Amino acid sequence: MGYIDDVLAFHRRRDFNESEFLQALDEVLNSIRPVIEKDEDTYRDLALLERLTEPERILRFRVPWIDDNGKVHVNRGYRVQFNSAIGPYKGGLRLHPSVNLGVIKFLGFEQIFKNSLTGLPIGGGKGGSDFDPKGKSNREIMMFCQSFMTELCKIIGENIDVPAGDIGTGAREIGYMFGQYKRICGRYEGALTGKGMSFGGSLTRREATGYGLLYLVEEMLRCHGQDMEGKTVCVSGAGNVAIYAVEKAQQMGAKVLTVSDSTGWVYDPDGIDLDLIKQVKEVEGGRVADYAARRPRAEYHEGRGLWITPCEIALPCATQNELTLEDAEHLVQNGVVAVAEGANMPTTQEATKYFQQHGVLFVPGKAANAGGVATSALEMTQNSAHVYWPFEKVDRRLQTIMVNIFHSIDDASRRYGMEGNYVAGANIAGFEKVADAMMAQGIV
Ligand code: NDP
Ligand code: 2IT
Repeated sequence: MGYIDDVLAFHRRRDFNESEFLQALDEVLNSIRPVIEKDEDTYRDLALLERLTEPERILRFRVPWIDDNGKVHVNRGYRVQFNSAIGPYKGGLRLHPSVNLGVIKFLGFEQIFKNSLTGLPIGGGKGGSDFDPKGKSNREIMMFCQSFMTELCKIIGENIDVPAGDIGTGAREIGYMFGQYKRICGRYEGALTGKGMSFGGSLTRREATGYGLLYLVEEMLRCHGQDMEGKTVCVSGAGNVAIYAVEKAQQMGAKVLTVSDSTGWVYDPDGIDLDLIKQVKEVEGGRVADYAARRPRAEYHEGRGLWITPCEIALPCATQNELTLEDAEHLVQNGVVAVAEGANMPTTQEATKYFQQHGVLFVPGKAANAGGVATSALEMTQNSAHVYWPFEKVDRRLQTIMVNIFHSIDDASRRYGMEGNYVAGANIAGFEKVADAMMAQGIV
């Protein structure tokens, strides 16, 4: 067996219960095959892939907290510091009942290559907890965040590891965590990103992932002689990424037809009303069903099934493996032109292959959603220089970064004779820089 197959087989045996991690590993390692095979002996002698696929450090900890009725709960907290070859660990914190070590390892592994693609000096990490923020009071959220940070603060810092938001972790949670970090460590430093604007946040960070997604899609369409004007778009999710993807798509002249959450999805033939979805989700903390109830022509559907909606551009922005082969078949049948992942690994491997075989432009999350972490890195830059940049400056930089990411994944796909295969392009371009840094730094 070849080197890559050996490493994959090793992980399938050893990490057999980490299905999402194995899925991410399979995708990345299989697509860097042409790079590895050019110099397999060197990579094998250096155990480069064994080192790349084993986190530098994993912290798993107890998070006890007390609810409003005085009952004590215990959750599991995680931080996976995966790879620091090109900079301090950087990546979000997910708060969702589905969180386990395999999920955090998959997200941390993806983050290594995503962060490399941004061109900025940030390594890969991820963390979170199986805590469910739904239905909790503000006070309970604060209790949880403070307890979580009491442990996490021991291993993070502005030049060590800089967490941020992800599913279930937004500005409110980052605020509570930052307060506790500062209180325990006694230092005012940018050890978290996604902070509020009154205490070291960056303008554009809230919008960055969704905006960045559209900047990349726009550049890709431009290179294929098309644009966003008048395009029909399906977005899944109704959280941070989804809402600002809707906003930017509309600013570019497209019509967005859908949003969703974990209970159902909405088809709005008049185009999603941005102010209303923000009101329902960001202000009221409601469900997409509440949105549909206030729009006379919108249809609400329980459960999944959003991808049966005909559209030219599909932007999955909710969670992993939400877009299956069956969904891909519907989308292709309905003439989809491009699919770009706002979420991390929302498309199953079978669905991804199906899109590629049917000539659909497909961009994986590690490239398409990198605008969030890139803007987090810009927040780190502002914090360390003790300055705030205006919205336009951050937005322009974000735009440049996303355009550059598209060209670097496109170039990598061409260099290896796989033109238009942006999955291979993203994995190869992300890998090349990390591998170079790891080799230069010796066996560590
Ligand atoms: P939010 O918590 O703001 O929103 C998540 C959205 O996805 C909600 O609408 C949620 O519905 C839905 N969702 C979550 N889990 C499920 C599930 N199991 N089934 C169906 N729907 C689900 O998170 P974000 O918008 O920040 O994150 C969305 C995705 O984007 C994630 O994959 C994340 O890793 C990725 N990402 C986020 C970045 C960021 O900057 N925030 C950057 C790059 C990627 P409900 O409210 O019902 O749970
Ligand atoms: O998946 C991601 O890139 C994020 N959740 C954002 C991470 C960050 O550090 O801003």
